[in-house]
Amino acid sequence: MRLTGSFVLRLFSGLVAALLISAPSRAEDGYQLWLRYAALPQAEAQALSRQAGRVLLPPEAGAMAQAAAEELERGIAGLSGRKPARGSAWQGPAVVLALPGQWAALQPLDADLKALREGGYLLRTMTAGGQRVTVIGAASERGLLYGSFAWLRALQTGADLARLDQRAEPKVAWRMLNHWDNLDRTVERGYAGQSIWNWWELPDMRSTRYRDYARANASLGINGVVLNNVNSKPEVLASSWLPKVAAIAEELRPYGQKVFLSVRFSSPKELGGLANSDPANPAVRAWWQAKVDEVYRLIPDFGGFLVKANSEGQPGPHDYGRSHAEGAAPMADALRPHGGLLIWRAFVYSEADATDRAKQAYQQFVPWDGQFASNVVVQVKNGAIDFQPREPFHPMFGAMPKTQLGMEFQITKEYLGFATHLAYLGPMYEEVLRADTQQPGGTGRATVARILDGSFYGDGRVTMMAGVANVGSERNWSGSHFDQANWYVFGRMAWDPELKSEAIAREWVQQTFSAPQPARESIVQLMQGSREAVVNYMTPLGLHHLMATSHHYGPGLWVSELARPEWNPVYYHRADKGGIGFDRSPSGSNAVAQYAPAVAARWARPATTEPELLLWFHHLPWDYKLPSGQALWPGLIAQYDLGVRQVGEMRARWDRLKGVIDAERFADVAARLKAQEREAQWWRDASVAYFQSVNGLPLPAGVAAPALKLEDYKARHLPYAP
Ligand code: GCW
Repeated sequence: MRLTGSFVLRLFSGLVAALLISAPSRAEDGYQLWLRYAALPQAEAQALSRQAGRVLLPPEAGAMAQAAAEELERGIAGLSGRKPARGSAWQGPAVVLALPGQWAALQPLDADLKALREGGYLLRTMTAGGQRVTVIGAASERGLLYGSFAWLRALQTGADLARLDQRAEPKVAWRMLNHWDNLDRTVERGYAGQSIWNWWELPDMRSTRYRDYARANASLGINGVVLNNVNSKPEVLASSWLPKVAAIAEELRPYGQKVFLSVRFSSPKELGGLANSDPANPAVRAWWQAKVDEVYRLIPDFGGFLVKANSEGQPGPHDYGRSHAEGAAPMADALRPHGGLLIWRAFVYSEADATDRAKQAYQQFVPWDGQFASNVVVQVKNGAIDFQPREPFHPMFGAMPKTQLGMEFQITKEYLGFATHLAYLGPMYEEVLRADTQQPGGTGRATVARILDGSFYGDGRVTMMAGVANVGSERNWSGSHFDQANWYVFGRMAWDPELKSEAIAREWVQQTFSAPQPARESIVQLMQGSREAVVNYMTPLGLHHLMATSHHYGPGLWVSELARPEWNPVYYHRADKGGIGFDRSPSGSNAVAQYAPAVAARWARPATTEPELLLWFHHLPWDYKLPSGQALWPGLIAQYDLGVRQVGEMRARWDRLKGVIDAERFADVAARLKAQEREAQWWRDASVAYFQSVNGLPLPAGVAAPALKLEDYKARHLPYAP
């Protein structure tokens, strides 16, 4: 037999592919996130390399299309074991990146492609120009980028590649991460190590993590990143600092993300040396204009600013007797000519105001509906207090029809056990997004999701969803492996707020763990119940903000001596001999009146309030009868016990996966679940001990006494908690 050159070549590449496929997977340290591209089963891998042997992109492709092609190469190589060739000639089975008018053979698709919204894409397997091709098509390169990631996701989540026909568009225009990263590289509420931004070494040294971070964001469709903490410093706008910002912008740009900065309201005075920062002062307006112009000279596609004003000691327009709308105007006006966005936070409450904290943001904003400039989005936290394990939706949603409202979720788990406790936040986001505000002013159901994506109003408004990032410099990015899922689910829901958390968990697990289907399904179930477990052992039945002072880790129900009333847990639970809960009904603070009438009526009465929100809205006697038939005191303890049991079940579920999950990640998760189980018990015991000290009631029959005395729980301090 004569061995021809091409035969040898084929033999060789076949061997390489076989080796690649059977090689043990690299260490699973979490760095690859959900972009592991672990080898598919052999038959699927072979089919893939037959179908995707080449990646075609037009020679004039720009940076985002190049990034898309590189990701396709990386993904196909990992999944099939064979790196595809790159080309621009129409020949052989290929994956084709297609913009309108670029490929003669795809001309019939042009109209469909042109009709896609910015970022939207079409995935189709078809025969064109005599070849069997997989088309990833879009109206712009951004869509090619998102489409490529979506196609790779489809490959790993069981889509029928031979008959693929999908079309998707982002429903929300701005899908953003907010980093609470300080310029010294500490991170407020960060549990994943130092800030990813190595400010000191920028702009000269650029970590390869920046690109990998941008890839992960792009895989979800995230298109805006606020680099620094909302508790901002004036220096971030200094001329000497801006080149650092520009360097990050350069790293993120090929992956379709614009950078934003959190800026300090008093920058004109503190950085610019002006007499004040009063928005009505013409010198202040001129300062903002000049500063913004300077930023855009360096970063022509700069996104805009995020501002926390008159909140928790931050300066703001109230310092000059002006409203938030007046305070926002100078920055908005300066940004508008450049296409920049101003995001103004509604997380405000005042140290001088004795009103129920839950009511203050609504009071400070709703009267100014319609007064904010066209490039302003008011960013509202999901609930009216502060990222609690459970809160009812914020009453501002639907209450300002003439103002562009955006969502602020927290991805980092400040109040849900940091990166130590496993809590998948998908069900929480979903609960808020599908809540029906029942507000007027639009058509169809006024769910939070439809208010956010603008479909309720149908007026083409600017829409936005932000998540406070949980990303740091730890090898696994998020501090724990499962916290990666929270980054993931946030991004997916920002793209489409109507996606289901369970389906997202499933696709995350499929990409993140190489485990057989039943094991993967078990992980999905573990994730789906995890947030409710946290609610149960920390703050059941609508209780909230009972965490220890400042770091918010562990129970602090007894804390009552802090300077501001609303910093104290006793402010929120109001437990005494007579009962427990915050009366926000018409007989109390009447916060319910901030909701649409139908919702207000439902939450005004304990009997019509869901048990999960009962003590958020009502102060009830300890013998109040719950829908379960139990009295409140034993019912409350039962919830705590349920939470502890649920964590025990999560742990047992995980332990059964030993040997099925790679050893490295298995051990890390197991250790965390063990700590979580112990700390769930701590929460339960400390809460029961405290409430019993207040109500003087005996423990119901069969209920275990707390392990320690209340004094012991009170004495427990965590001085170096992150
Ligand atoms: O959740 C609280 C946090 C603060 C945070 C603040 C805010 C950035 O405890 O750390 O400050 O909210 O959202 O502004």
